[in-house]
Amino acid sequence: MQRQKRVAAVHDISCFGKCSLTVALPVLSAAGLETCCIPTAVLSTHTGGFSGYTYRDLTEDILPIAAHWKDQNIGFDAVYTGFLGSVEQTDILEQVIEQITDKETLVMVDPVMGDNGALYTVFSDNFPEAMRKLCARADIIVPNMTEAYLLLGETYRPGPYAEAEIDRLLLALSGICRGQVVLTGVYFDEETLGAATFDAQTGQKALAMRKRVAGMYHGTGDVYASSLLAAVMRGFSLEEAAGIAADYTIMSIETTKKMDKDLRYGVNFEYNIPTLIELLEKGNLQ
Ligand code: PXL
Repeated sequence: MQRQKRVAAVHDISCFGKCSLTVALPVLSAAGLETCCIPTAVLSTHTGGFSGYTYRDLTEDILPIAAHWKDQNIGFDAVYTGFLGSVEQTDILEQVIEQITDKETLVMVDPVMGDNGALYTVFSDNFPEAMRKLCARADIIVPNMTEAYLLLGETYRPGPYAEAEIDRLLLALSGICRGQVVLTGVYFDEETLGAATFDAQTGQKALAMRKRVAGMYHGTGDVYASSLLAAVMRGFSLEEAAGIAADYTIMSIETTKKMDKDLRYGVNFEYNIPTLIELLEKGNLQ
């Protein structure tokens, strides 16, 4: 048996609300990956719909944690970044990637910064530019439609989208990273929703479209990106991984709809972990 694959997840901890590290750690661990983390901030809740949340910034701890790992020769098969609280943190993440990766390490950046056409209000106007710089270090980026336009410095366009527009975005986005793009929130009509994938190296383009489920549940982007990385690390192609992540995210939303109506509380990804493991069984742990 070969050694276990090791991932470093770099996100905040929102202590309530099921997103960022409280999603990434259990999902990646369930996939059989050793999952380490650098918490970038500790919040009482996420920022999507709660007022008065606490925010303990951990910017000063990020580089020392990475330096200690490097000093101890701890290597990583993947580095996965999500919500980062400031331009300074995106700059620091560039240094972290420099420190703890080698040629074999897969870097996935989820450029968490907006939804529904708007930059999250916690971010300054120069944040998208900083995130774009970080994306240059990424093998895979996972923007939603809002983040795609922000990364490209373009005005947001609402859907439904023309296929030519999605193709144009995929190509442009592949140019700001190392070539692999999973664009989420893609739709061509009101009945379906999904992701478009593109690998600039192979030229391969694909769609993972599913029947749309109503409701904008918080944290679904993190459930999607975490399960996408889990599938990629288990050896699935980008296209297959995008489909597995879509199925897992939809299942989690559907379970939530039956039980909990507060859209801020996140989705029930936990009950569906056994099914995610089944979906991943066809993959390879090595
Ligand atoms: O799910 C993304 C996310 C992560 N962390 C924090 C957030 C959000 C989205 O709003 O507020 C703190």
